[in-house]
Amino acid sequence: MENCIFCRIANKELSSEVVYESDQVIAFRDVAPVAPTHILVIPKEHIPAVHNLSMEQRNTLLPAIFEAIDQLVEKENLAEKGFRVVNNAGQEGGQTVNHLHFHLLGGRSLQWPPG
Ligand code: DGP
Repeated sequence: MENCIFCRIANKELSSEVVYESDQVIAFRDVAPVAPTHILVIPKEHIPAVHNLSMEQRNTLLPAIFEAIDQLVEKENLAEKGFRVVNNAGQEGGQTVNHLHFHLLGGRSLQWPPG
């Protein structure tokens, strides 16, 4: 999508610190990190939010996204101390960029519940 920031990052029209890439998925560091590790894992294809995934996308894209998360957890040494995977959906769910993304957060003690 032309005006989508994350589509532009996925297409390399906008620069970002890419930490993982596959055919379907790209992951890059958040521009405003809230933890020592703060990575955004996104499908390259424009999907607005998690509830917009088709059944086929649930079966193909979600495994590809969790493969990325798995590799990044290993790469960032997050498994031992713990980490968090967050998906914000919709305005009241805290989603500010309308391109599906999962936050991978770690490297500090994370509090619960979130705000
Ligand atoms: P959310 O609030 O869940 O929609 O998270 C969107 C995140 O995207 C937020 O943590 C900031 C990040 N972000 C917004 N614009 C950019 C950008 O241009 N580059 C990068 N790397 N991150 C961005």
